[in-house]
Amino acid sequence: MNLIAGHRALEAPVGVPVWDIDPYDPDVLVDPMPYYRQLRERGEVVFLRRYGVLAVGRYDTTKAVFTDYENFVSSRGVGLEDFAVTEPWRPPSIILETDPPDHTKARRVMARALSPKVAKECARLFEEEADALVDALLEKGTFEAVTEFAEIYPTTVFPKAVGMTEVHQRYLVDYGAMVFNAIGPDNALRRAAMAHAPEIVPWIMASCARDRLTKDGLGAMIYDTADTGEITLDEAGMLVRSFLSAGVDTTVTGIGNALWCLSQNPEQWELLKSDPSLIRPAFEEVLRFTSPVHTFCRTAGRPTQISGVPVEEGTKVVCVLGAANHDPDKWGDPENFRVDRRPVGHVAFGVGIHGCVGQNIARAELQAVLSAMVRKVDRIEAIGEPVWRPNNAIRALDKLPIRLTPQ
Ligand code: OVM
Repeated sequence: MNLIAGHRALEAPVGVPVWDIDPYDPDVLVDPMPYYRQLRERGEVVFLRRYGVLAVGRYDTTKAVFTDYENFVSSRGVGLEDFAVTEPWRPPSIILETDPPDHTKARRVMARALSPKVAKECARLFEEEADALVDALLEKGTFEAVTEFAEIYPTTVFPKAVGMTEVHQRYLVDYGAMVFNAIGPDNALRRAAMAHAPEIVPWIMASCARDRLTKDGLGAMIYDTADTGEITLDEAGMLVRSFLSAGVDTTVTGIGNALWCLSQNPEQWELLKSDPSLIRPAFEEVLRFTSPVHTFCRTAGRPTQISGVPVEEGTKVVCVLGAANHDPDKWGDPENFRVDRRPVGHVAFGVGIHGCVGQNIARAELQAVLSAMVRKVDRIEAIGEPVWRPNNAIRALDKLPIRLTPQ
């Protein structure tokens, strides 16, 4: 047994199937569909012996755990580590790793800074940069879509939207890798990502300071709420850190995965080109189909149950969003990527009080990128094998060689 330090060696609750798989094995992370299927088929909830945790992957069950924030708390961490037992690697996020009532205030402030209205105000910046980047890539013709497109776009537009005055694109991407790999066990992936911490963490923290931000960005909006007394200056800095934690790797992955879906399904790209009103539904389908954030955990804050199975206080529950988004009971034909599916209720952004607060910004970025492509690109071809990059919480590409043909 390979338990996280400090974790209790939980026994499987009576009647719960025990499974020896390591879902954080890189081989599983780069090809997760068989694991997702088995997880759903083994039961409402399964016990992962290796980590002494429960796991859920059916749509209804995953949604039920995620929605029940009173029994399944976030304040003990949304990874395998129980913050009640072990020291987190960084001060906990005051929006992600909290419960009501603390969560409520931080959420309100962030929701205001990331509102549909603000996302709309970002649209022109997003469109200009998307048009310029797609033009430049069409000029090149062939390129590596992860490093030259997916990683470049969000690290160009998002720091501008936040109001960062000093940008280090590689540090932003690598910090995202740390944050999301930290959600998994203390494995080689997590350690490799954490090796960058001494260089990156101080830079990230310094970048959150008020005097490093412009007066007109999302960061300034957060600090302005400190002036009204709604939050403290320290809390404002922590919420800016949440922008930098959650706003980069996720959208990088969204773009890469969108390019993968469209290059692998040329008839769906043709359909999208013929009807640009499908851009938004197409992105939702990319989210459902690839689940950029594949896994988040919760912790039973008190004795409770999942589908009638008793769950002890302190039990970690691995919620596999990627499995829920491919549950055939919910989606019928989950293995088909269809830009006109309109997958209402997908859980790629989570669900409930912790549902992605930045989703309006993410959608605005993808709207800009896909709209530039639809206007300018005729064909999207994969010109080599796509390679996935294993990550304990993110399903992202490592390499995606692409050729774009202009219209
Ligand atoms: C945060 C945070 C970090 C990672 C993910 C996330 C998806 C939030 O620091 O608040 O939401």
